[in-house]
Amino acid sequence: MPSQICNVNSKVTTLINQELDRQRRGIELIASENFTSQNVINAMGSCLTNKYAEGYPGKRYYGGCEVVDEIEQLAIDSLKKLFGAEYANVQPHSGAQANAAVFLACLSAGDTVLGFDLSHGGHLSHGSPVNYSGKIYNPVFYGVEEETGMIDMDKVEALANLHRPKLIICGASAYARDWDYQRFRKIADDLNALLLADIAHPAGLIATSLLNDPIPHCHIVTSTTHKTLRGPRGGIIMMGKDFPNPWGRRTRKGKEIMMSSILNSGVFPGMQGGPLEHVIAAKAVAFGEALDPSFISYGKNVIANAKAMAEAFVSKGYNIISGGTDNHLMLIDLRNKNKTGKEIEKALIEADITVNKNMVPFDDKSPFVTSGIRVGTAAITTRGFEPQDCVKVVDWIDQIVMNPEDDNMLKSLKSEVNEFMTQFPLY
Ligand code: DSN
Repeated sequence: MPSQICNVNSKVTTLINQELDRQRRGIELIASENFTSQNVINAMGSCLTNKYAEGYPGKRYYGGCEVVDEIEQLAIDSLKKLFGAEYANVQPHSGAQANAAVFLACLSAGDTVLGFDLSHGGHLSHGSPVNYSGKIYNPVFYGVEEETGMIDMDKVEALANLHRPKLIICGASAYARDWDYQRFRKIADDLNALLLADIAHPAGLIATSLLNDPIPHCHIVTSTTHKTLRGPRGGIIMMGKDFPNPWGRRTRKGKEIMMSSILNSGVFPGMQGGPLEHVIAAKAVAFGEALDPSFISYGKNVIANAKAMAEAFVSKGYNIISGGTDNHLMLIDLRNKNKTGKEIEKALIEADITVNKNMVPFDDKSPFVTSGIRVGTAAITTRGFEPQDCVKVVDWIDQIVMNPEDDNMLKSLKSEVNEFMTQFPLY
């Protein structure tokens, strides 16, 4: 091998090992992260990365797709079984790509979309002005109530009636409460709007029936595969039931076009080229793991850990938005502690505790500073944490929030954290 290639390869190997060490020794509380199984990693790091397969199983634009056809079909079938869906597309490279494909398939430029405000816990791809979804389409937003930290469905309905969106989105990246999909559907039906649920965060908890199920109520459901679902990084699109497109589009031969076909075209060739078959194989492995009964215990533990953590924070005087959690995450407003998200994220890292700074509803600080942090339990539960471990973590976080500039304390806590994590082996 030429020495320059060797040199870069060995540097990358060293850096991967450094990252593995960071993951092993630290406490991972980023709500959107998790640790996949070794089987998921093996599938992703396989020869499937060499294969081009534009198209769908049985209908490709390349030869030699017999094997990847079987793999992709296995992923589709496993996903359909996991969520009880009639339709699944496993090709989106990410959750944002899945949403982009749905927008492309269902909307025209300038159409109105009603989504959850990013600064209240929504997602960039639901109409944020800095994202394509807010530049090409006309976004309007609902948020949470300042008093309760929760969504008021009467206000969602009033906003929908006022703006008459073509698409309504439910789903978030920092909302700790469950969703009333049935009520959202009623609001959408009254306006002939389509309803999209983006379940990227709670997907694993929905697959195990621990949270409300959007599949019977929402026309379309998108998700990532790497958060509570614990698969490789990627996106998916599902429908509980396929249905004829509501715009009366027909084929050249006059046949009604089903939404499944419109969504498939939205992904490819609309939004993406060749699918990542190595990632699709890893998705199939993860869906298989999520179908195992042990995944239900995992989901229950994720929620029990999050509740234990939220209670411990509240008992120490922290302001958890909405006062608690139904899922795997919580959003903590640090303003009553006179701290910013930015400084606490930085101080926690010194002790090998990883969170992300996060805007809180009605925040007076910029997204680069923020008044809050977001904390989640999907990853630590995979490591084997139980509620009493979560309470211990809250104690450590509290010590750091109280004295984020005490370098000696941070150093000593880092040793304690690293020693503690040796009980929870990773790979
Ligand atoms: N930004 C991701 C998150 O952390 O929630 C979602 O895309």
